[in-house]
Amino acid sequence: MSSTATDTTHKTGDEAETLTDGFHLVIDALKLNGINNVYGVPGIPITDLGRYMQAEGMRVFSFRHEQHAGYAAAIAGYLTQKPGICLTVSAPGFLNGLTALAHATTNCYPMILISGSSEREIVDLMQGDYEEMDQLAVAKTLCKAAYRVLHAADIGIGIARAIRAAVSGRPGGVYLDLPAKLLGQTMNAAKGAASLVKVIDAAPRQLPAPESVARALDVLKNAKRPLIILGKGAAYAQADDDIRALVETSGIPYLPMSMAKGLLPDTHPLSAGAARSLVLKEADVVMLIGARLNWLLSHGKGKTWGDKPKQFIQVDIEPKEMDSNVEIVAPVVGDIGSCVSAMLAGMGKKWSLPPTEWTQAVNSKCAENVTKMAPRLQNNNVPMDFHGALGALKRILADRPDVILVNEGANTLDFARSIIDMSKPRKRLDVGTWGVMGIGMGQAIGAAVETGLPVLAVEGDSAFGFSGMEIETICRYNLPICVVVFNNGGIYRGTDVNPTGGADVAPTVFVKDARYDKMMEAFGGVGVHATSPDELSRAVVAALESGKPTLVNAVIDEKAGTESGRIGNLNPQSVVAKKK
Ligand code: ADP
Ligand code: TPW
Ligand code: MG
Repeated sequence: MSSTATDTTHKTGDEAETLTDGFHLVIDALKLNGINNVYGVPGIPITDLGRYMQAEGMRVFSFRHEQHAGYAAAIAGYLTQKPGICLTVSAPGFLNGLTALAHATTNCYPMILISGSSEREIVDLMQGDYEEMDQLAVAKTLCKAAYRVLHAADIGIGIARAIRAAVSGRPGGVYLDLPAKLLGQTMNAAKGAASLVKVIDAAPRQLPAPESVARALDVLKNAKRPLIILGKGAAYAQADDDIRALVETSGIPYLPMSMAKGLLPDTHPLSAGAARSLVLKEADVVMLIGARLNWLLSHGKGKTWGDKPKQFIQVDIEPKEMDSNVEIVAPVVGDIGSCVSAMLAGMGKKWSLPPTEWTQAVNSKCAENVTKMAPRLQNNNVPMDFHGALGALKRILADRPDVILVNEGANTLDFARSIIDMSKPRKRLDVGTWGVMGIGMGQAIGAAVETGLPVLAVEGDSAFGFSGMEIETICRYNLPICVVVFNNGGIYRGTDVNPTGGADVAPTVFVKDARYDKMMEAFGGVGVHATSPDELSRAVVAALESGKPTLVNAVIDEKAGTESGRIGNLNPQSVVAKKK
């Protein structure tokens, strides 16, 4: 019998039967599968589910808005390879969580959104139930799989299917619909316990075909200017030693995508991070490992890639990803751990390094760019610019490789990505594939909870606003999170004006001289107002050392940023009104 079977005894004649119920079967099924943390917002019909979860020793993190609970669950999945669980109420709570579920699916993070739902009989006849919505139908297009459980006896199977769907193959989001009535259903406790499923080998290894590995090595061997691109799939795979060995044995320069930074330290001699434009244009063979040729890589074509002919090798668990944007001459389909170790084995001892003209050209471009940047990172200007402020943070993190960096914004994101070096895997968590604003506090909380490590969240002032209320959650759970708000008074800049001269401010502009630090003080955390890189440094060092929830309002020159950071080119242009 499971540990949480209720003691409820139900007398039938002279027999006493021990019963369990839907609530406890859900809890038992999650715990049986090693899932102990839940992120959500309580309410009908799942309030008691949260209470019973806590009573049964699970950790239940209650948020102020489901979207952030969902982002916490999604990043928990990314960091642990176990599905992160987000628990919400019906219709509006479900919809609030759905953004994060779609985000998890898009980013290939395993996550399960569990939502309570209203009476099926009333919902399906559209008779206007409390929080009525056909949630299953709505969720379907935004996740890998969506299931509804109607009988307590099926809870074990339902949760097993959800776990398997989330983590196997390409990871992603799964929706699990639990109608209110199900939670209260009772059944014989022993039968209930027997109905639970412990998922065996939830994400089985997927070995690449040997000929696909040989083909890839053949293409790589003949390259004059080879390049490896590591994506967040490579970081997710937790094959860190083999990935490092592959890069070092091959001697091929590598470019980390944003969240793959730190798989090898950014200061590694083979890192081409500071020569991105050069390597994308010049490479003749590009091997993608856990990175898609989506907009973040200009779809593998166009100006970014120059006009020299290129061949692509792609290592990915999802066969449909191959040829999605350009021809892949050597697809290697399998899990990254298996693929990379097979490639390493295939390289053997006789592997010859790429031509030194190429590696030297990459190295000297990197050195040139790093030297050019260095003095700007030392500036102590007041008000701060992005370089002065980020230079200070870069120096702090250089000595603290275990700190997890969460990062969002436009300029705040783009500058931090290129300025702050990462030296360990999965320490940089950002906006991901959609470039979404709002992941900040949710990801910071999920990362702090799952790893126990300190978190530094570097946030544009607009970006922070999307999840700012969750600093109360940070204080409530006393998490070691330091939030730095890069306060330039607006979206991209704080300088736009209303061209009509009317009273409304421009749409990208916020209240001048806002004091985000006082929000943190309101909830008992530490608030600091920092106007110089030195003040910023002192505040962040103190926060990381104390582990106390802290928010630093870092005043940034409102003129320092540029429109849309580095992706201004994606804005459509009007032919009628030309922007100044
Ligand atoms: P980035 O944004 O860093 O470029 P993407 O999210 O575009 O990365 O790509 C991640 C890729 O990694 C996806 O195509 C996904 O299928 C793949 N992937 C995720 N986990 C694994 C794994 N364990 N093995 C192989 N491929 C994986
Ligand atoms: C869910 C559009 C992209 S970047 C950004 C917005 C609103 C904010 C940039 O200002 P911030 O950074 O954070 O102050 P900085 O340093 O340049 O001043 N809604 C969602 N996602 C996105 N990406 C947007 C809107 C956007
Ligand atoms: Mg801003």
